[in-house]
Amino acid sequence: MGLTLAQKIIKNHLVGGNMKAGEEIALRIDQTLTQDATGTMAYLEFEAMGIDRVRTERSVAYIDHNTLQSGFENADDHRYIQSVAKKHGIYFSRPGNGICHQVHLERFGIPGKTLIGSDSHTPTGGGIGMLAFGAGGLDVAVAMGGGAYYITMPRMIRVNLTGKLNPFVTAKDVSLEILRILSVKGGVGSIIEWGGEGIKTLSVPERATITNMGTELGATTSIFPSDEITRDFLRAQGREEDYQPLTPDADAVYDRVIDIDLSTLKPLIACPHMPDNVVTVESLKGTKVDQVCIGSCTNSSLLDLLKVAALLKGKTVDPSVSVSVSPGSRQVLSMLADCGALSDILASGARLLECACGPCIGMGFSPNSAGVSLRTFNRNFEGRSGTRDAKVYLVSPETAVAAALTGEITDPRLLGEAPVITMPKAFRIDDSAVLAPATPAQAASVEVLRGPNIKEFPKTKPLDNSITAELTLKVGDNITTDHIMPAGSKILPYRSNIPYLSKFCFAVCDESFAERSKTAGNGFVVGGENYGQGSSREHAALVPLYLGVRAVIAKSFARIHAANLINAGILPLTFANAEDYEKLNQGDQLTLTDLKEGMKLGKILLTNEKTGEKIPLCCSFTDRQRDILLAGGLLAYTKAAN
Ligand code: MIC
Ligand code: SF4
Repeated sequence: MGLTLAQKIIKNHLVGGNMKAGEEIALRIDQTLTQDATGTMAYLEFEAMGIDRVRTERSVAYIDHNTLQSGFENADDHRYIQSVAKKHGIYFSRPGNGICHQVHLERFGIPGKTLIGSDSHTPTGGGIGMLAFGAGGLDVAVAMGGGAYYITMPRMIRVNLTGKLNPFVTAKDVSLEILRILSVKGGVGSIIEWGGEGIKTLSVPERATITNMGTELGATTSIFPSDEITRDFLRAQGREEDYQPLTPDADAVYDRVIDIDLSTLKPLIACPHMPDNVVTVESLKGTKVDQVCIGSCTNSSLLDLLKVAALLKGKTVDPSVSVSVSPGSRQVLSMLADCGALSDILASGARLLECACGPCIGMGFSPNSAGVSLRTFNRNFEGRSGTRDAKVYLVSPETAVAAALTGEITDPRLLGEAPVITMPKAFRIDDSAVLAPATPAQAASVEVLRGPNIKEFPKTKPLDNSITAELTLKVGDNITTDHIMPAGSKILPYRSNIPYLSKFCFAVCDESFAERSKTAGNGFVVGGENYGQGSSREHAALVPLYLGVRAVIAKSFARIHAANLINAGILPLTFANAEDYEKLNQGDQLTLTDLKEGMKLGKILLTNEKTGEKIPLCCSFTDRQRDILLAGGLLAYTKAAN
């Protein structure tokens, strides 16, 4: 039986387990990336492991999320990451050099290699045929130390593309179409492999837009074959030697096949507050728009911004709309400047922001009260923009420009002739903002510089056999890590200060949660389907840990968050019968009994002390995960093992 492309790469990197869907496998990791908002914690964890030098082929630390430096906190954290990277063999991409996923694709990604990153959009690398996963910081720290990365062997979904996109219909619309088909949980437990004749019409940046947004499907990762288009891209980046052709076997077997004819797609838009809330742009025509943001790791490539510049050229944005453009990298920005496209963007009245995540993670450019914001980003979760009652819609760069020019949601096909933009034969290569690490001989004399914002890691203790605690919070379906641990300009500077962050835990759902949890001492959280979807931030586990959360009981969990909970020593448990969710209420006193035996059997009993009701729960921990939980988290487990 033939193998899919992802199965081939997995086979080449398998260091443990069997490649049977649903079983745990261990993978050798070739490359890692971190960004600053998750990186400080990841490097503190790496240091705690006591390993001198990274054992990967390439590890890169990016500074891209938290670049405002509105106080000493960010600058201190950046300095810490720069010094720790230099000491331990990690390349350092300076603030302003660009968004980790865009820069990694341009300068470091290699087809056929494995990559994990402490950011959920790491699958962007699948656009050049890498097997790339988002992971918690601790998992990245372990991989930097040469340890394996553990995942559940995914099912394989193939998306077969035929035809060709019509003018003004884009890769972003392909992403929105697959979200419409599968929903934000439709990719859970699966790898999405893109194939078919239609992929030959898609350039690498377009493919990367699609693999980037596969994260919003809950997919383990997404991948495109590596072909002549990949070779052209790598050649233009001056790295043709990194190319190798990669395809699935002709007789590869997929668990599900989805067909999309590109020529039938229309411009699409995701409505507030979920990326799968997708309708046609046409159907919302005339909706008044206050703000347009173009950029993010989804849509900030040179190709995207050349199209934006061509559409804005000689025109002025509507006076009622505030427009921002953030290029994905310094390479993109300097090439826009070289060819004059940047002047066209500026002359239109758009504001240029730094090559960073910026408004995507609420670092500035928050919309006005109840404002309508059209963004070329990948997430429109409630409150993420920094304005709680804002209405954020997700669109392609073309649809964003149409709204910027008209002041309302407008089908971009009404803009006239679509600009024809081709990929450059050669990108401008300047890696001077990537600092190489010290040689092993020099490393000992490099001092790691720590600021006062770096606070202690929350304490964990070995798991008790039974736990009685209050149900301190009950939430519904699709709770995101932006609900659990919000980001934004007021909070993001404190990513290495868990006690401070804890004040904002679950604030989007319930502002009194943090205080209540502190009073209760220990607590349980109950959730619905797809609990913890969205980002990879381990803070969404570490902060609840700090606040005494001992277990989360949900109908189902998102992959990275479930792993982060286990790493933090918090039990992720599911209802055996989903309807039992109704039998629990905030404030109830609950008891979990016989945990050690129950974890082995995969069955745990929960008693609601208030009603006397017994509720069966499930878990399917591997031996490794059980040992991690018993030890009180991955750090404690790793320390005990050494
Ligand atoms: C996001 O898009 O939500 C982030 C910010 O990039 C996160 C990482 C973080 O919270 O630091 C992600 O996607 O993992
Ligand atoms: Fe940055 Fe937004 Fe991409 Fe996250 S989704 S990495 S915040 S640009």
